[in-house]
Amino acid sequence: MIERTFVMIKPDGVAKGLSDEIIARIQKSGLKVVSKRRVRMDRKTAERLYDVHKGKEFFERLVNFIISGEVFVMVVEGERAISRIRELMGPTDPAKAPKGTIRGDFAASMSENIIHASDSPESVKREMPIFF
Ligand code: FUP
Repeated sequence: MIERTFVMIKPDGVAKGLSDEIIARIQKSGLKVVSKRRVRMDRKTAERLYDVHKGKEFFERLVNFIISGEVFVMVVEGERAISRIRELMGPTDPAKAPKGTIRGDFAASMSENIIHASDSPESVKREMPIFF
């Protein structure tokens, strides 16, 4: 099934100059970047994006980090795009992310982990319209 998913290169990924490399990995895997925009999020937008984590101990840190610099927001399309991007990305904790995944190769910590991608069709429906 052809799906569309929401992907974001976080401020650490942009600041480390990894945007082109990450986009190349996505394209090489056979997925298509159909829209791409560089944005600086305000606090309200960041809190909306991470609404599911409201109340957790890391929420404030996460929001502060995501508004600390520019991000690339993208719409990615392809066969099973949602799960395939999650595989390319690797697990949330970079210590558990295998080499060859984006987080395994580049992420510094649990909160500074380079990339976000929607984890389900429901998340896509909630997250994508915030930016596209
Ligand atoms: P993921 O879908 O892999 O980005 O992971 P989650 O949706 O569980 O978490 C979203 C973001 O919250 C992560 F990218 C980083 C942050 N987070 C923490 O800082 N600490 C945690 O224990 C869990 C998540």
